[in-house]
Amino acid sequence: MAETGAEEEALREVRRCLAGFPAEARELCFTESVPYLDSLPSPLEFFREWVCPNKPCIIQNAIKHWPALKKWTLAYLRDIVNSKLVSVAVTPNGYADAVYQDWFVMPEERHMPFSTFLDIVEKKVILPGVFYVQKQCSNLTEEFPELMDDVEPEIPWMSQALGKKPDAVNFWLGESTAVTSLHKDHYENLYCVISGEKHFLLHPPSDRPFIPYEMYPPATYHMLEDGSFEVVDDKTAEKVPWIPLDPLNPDWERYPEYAQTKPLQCTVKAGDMLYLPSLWFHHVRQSHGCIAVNYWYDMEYDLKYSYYQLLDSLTKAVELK
Ligand SMILES: O=C(O)CCC(=O)C(=O)O
Repeated sequence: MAETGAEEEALREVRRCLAGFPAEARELCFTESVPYLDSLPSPLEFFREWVCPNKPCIIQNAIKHWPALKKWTLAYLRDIVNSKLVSVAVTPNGYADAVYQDWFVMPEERHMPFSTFLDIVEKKVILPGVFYVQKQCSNLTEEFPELMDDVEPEIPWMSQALGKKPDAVNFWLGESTAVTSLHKDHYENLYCVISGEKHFLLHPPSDRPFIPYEMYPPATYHMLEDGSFEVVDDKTAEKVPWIPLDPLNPDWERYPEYAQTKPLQCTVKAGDMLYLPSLWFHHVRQSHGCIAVNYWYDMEYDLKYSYYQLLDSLTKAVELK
């Protein structure tokens, strides 16, 4: 479509504003690393200092009082959960819910005895693929209710701060090769590490102008009898917007503007809790056999959410050639 000189000028101005916005927001709102808190906050303090300004922090020793911290070894989990069937995400490369070639590919969801899964993590059994217990539908309460007494059903000060209970309590246990690709969620996320370490790479929502999204047909991995994986295209489903960029190894030729971001990187250790605010982009890696539990509280669909939607729409609109 032909544009008049005034329209072209307006478009250039919008592009200029969007390109300047991430740095302006960073300087105004964020520190260069994720701050640590050394004591549990009051609900009011937490809401005022962290949730409302949408800033991440790590609360040291936040879950030191949970029995899980002392009890949850792989041997204990084997004893308690035993051979019950659980859902395990299996992929050829460790990337579940990620872009592969021209698809958005989801893992093969395998139901297997928990003890077999542990055999794989402990390398007593070698099978093709990378295995990760990571089903995000409150799998701790749904699939592992026998473990609930060792943790808390909610984080009391967060429930009080937000005036609601968590929508989901998730359990994560997997191999070091299992990686969670860069994405964001509409949850206030309290991420607690019980054993091992999780490595997070974070971008504030204000980095959206430099974070590429593309549309991909959804597909699912499926392992064949010879141990190789095929990608099964879900022909009836609609395309999915996803981030094709690997922040640890960016394709600079395709996404040169990503160089203008400054991601925050942090490691969450056993006993600590990361507050990962809603709409923050995150990429997650872990030490082998890391055990974690997280609480997803639905975000408020308030003006902040609307501003993000506007940023997202403008970013998409000016990309349109
Ligand atoms: O621990 C992981 O692998 C991913 C966590 C995550 O993406 C989340 O809590 O939203």
